[in-house]
Amino acid sequence: MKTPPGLDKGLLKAKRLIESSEDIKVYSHRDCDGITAGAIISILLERLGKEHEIEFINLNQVEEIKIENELTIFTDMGSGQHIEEISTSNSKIIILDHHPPLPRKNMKGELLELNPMKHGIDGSTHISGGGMTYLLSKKFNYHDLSWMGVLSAIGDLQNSLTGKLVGLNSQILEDSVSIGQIDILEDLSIYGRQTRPLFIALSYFSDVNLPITNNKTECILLLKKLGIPYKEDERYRRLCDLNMEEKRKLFSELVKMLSRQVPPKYVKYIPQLVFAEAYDLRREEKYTPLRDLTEFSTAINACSRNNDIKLALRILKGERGPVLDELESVSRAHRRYLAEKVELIETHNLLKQKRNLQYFKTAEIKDNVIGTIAGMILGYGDWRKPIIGLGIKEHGTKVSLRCSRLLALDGIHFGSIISKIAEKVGGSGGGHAMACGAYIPHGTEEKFLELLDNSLKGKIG
Ligand SMILES: [Mn+2]
Repeated sequence: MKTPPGLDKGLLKAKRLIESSEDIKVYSHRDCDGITAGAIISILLERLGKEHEIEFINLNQVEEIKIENELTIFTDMGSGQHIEEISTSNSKIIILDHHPPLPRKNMKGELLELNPMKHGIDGSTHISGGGMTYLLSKKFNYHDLSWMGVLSAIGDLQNSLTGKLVGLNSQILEDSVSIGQIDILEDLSIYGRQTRPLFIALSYFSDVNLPITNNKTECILLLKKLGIPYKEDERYRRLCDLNMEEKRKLFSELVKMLSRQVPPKYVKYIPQLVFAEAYDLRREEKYTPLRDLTEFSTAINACSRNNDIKLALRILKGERGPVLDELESVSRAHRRYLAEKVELIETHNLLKQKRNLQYFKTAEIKDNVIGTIAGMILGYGDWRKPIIGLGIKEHGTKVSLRCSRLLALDGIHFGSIISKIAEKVGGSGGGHAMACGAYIPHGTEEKFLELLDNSLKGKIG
């Protein structure tokens, strides 16, 4: 897939605007995609010798910004915000975003909004905010930043439904493969390829509840049955240690197990559920959390959720050594936090069932991990229904939805459903088919759940 001519022109215009500016301010989003986009633009500006400052903010902070610099750049944000409200008669703004763009009225100054959706390209699967930022850096011939464009897409879950990167994402991936940064591997869709013992990684396979789900003993038994050693010289083997033959055996067994569990209409999607393309960063050590790009994105998310974006940037800019110990401790704290919250939901029976959905409501979970936790709980609940996490926050309620990929492969797009229903109760939202979210006003939670439940009648199961 080639960059559409209109977008290409826009990127060249952005290049000239940057070249002619001396005082630049960058704002980027605080998630993996946004942080990586921020790293790309900041490396680019450093290489160009441009004075700049970068700040990572939440979406709701955009409209509070006071523009004071010659050029303001937004990465992975801006399209869905009322930029016109902060624009001034002499402001110059570049937006590099992939979220649905708002119509602009009464825009002052100069705005260059680069967004794939303005060129008929799907911004939730074909390119990320970091991907857009990489395309700009490519105009300066910095192809070596392509691996970060790939990381952004993965951090934004753009490959999660099909197990592959498509569209402009696959072009960015090709850029990176062609200069020897990334290896593409045909693999299983199991998280933790480089760092988790295989029998543990398998136990988290949770799109559909299987005998092995959350049961490490069953996982060991399964591997033994298949003749796949789970240990080698007292060391637990990981997915990346398996040879092709072993992967094939495990693949067919998982397909068989899943086929026994799911209603007939889902059977045709099962291979897509088990297969995934994996991406290895060749320069990173094997068995480290930075070797596999999906695990790398988890590491960046852990930094973000720990409010340590500086650490994430140091890692993205290539620092290694002691910084990896810091990352390990942040990641460990992150995992502990997630496990505690999953346990909280279980021990207090917070997971409630409605006819077509299940949900939990709490004020005890940070809003930036509610989605992750909803995804983890899927393995404990009923995989046939989506799971909705409601986080009561100071200024409203954060809603996150996760579901088995089978529902999404079967054609349900929860991102568009949630966006419509959030609007009905005075909120806003959107996202991917199987991972999405919204903000709704306090007190509308019951109404929201009821509307969502009714809208799924006949679509689930
Ligand atoms: Mn993004």
